[in-house]
Amino acid sequence: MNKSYELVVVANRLPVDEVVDDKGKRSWARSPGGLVSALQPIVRRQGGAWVGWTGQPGEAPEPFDTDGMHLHPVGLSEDDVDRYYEGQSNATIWPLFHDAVEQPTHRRPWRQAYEAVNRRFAEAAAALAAPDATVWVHDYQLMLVPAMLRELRPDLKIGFFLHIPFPPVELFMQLPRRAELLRGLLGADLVGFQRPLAAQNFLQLTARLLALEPDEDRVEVDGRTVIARAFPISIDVAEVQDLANDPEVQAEARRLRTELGGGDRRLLLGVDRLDYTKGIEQRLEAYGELLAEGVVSNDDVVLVQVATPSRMRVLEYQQLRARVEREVGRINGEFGAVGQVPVHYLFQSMGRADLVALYLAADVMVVTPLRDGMNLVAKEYVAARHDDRGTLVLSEFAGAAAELETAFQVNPHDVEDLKRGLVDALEADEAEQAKRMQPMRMQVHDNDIDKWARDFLDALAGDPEHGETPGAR
Ligand code: GDG
Repeated sequence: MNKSYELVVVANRLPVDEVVDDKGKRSWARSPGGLVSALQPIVRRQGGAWVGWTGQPGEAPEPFDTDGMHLHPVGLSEDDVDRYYEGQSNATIWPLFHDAVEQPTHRRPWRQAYEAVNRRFAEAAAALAAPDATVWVHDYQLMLVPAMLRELRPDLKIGFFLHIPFPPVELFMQLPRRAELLRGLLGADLVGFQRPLAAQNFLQLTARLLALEPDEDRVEVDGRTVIARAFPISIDVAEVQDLANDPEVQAEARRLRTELGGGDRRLLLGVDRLDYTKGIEQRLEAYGELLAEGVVSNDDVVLVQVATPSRMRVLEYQQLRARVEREVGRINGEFGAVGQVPVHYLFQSMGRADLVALYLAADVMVVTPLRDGMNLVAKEYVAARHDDRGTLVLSEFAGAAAELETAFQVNPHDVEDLKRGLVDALEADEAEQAKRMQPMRMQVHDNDIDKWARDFLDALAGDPEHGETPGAR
């Protein structure tokens, strides 16, 4: 008989990528991205299973064990990738759930593929879970899985966590087959969100769309109780701190500072997946205007923008890349000098150590998404700054803004406000930097990823600290 698991995580991606070395040898390496940074340590510790896609189209490789985890690949054909992943997930749901900052596209074949792939994930999880096991389903690609799984395995405790914002009722109502999607989520015992407002949006929707009667943080459906609550996600603080304390990483941070400006130029840093929700264009616009107005100059500031390649087969992402690169070229052409430019743009994925070296080198970390579920980069920056130096410019529209209250908060839709935030952050003296950094460091330190996962899993298990047993009749 096949082995079964007490904890099964179900997410679009497995926590590894296949890498091929110079000699053609294949192996698995941890993949970048918020969800993976968040979950891998927990599954590893519990010796659980993880159901997900490898990131490559084609037949799924055989299940395998790595790093104390059982990984169960789900296969996606080229068509599935086009329709379920790039289509329904990333060109319909993603923009709609981020305030429609890009126009969502609606296509019937995408919805059909989404349903078929969700069923495949649900079936894989149903086959792996031990009797009465806990299954934790993640994110917007798999919103139908909880209901499908409940039908297959009514014995399971099912949790769902949404990593991105949940839209207001009016926006959600635009989705074709909206009730089906909502019923998919209601298959869970516990539905977790980044912010309390998202949980409220969800509960209101159950009243509007299904005529249910939500009460505080719960709603009765088919004789079960579904709880909806906020669990703001965090980071593996120890991982970031270990890197920040590593003498080699610190030496790299010093080298970067010398190389970028002889120690005199102040370093602004942006680190984002290249995504239209991250506000990279607005950030460049504000920076360009500050240079044009002479408020800052190429001699006293430099911006390093890391833009990690993401979803590059989706048209909107290709167009965004072209616009961002044109703007970087324009700013450097207009305000740069031979051997010294105001923007260093890196369209590449970096190693964790290099990323932390950049955090340590930066005077101003610029995190200005138009809308973001949480934003882990902001928390990583804070965790890295054991010297209490550096400032954080943070969008009000990132979930992290609720916790990192002493950041320089800005409205990224308002270029003037963005400029004000950048200038204030650049002008903050050491005492002010420390005064703002210390409470943020305490916040992140006391609420790291372990606590987030424990809180969620305890609430799902019905720990009295976290309210009544979800799912109790
Ligand atoms: C989604 C939600 C939510 C980035 N570039 C590189 C790299 N990264 C790492 C960062 C950070 C993660 O990826 C990005 O996480 P974010 O939270 O900033 O953003 P999303 O990818 O959009 O994540 C978001 C998150 O899920 C978790 O719930 O916070 O709101 O949108 O850890 O450090 N890592 C490496 N190289 C890079 O170039 N190694």
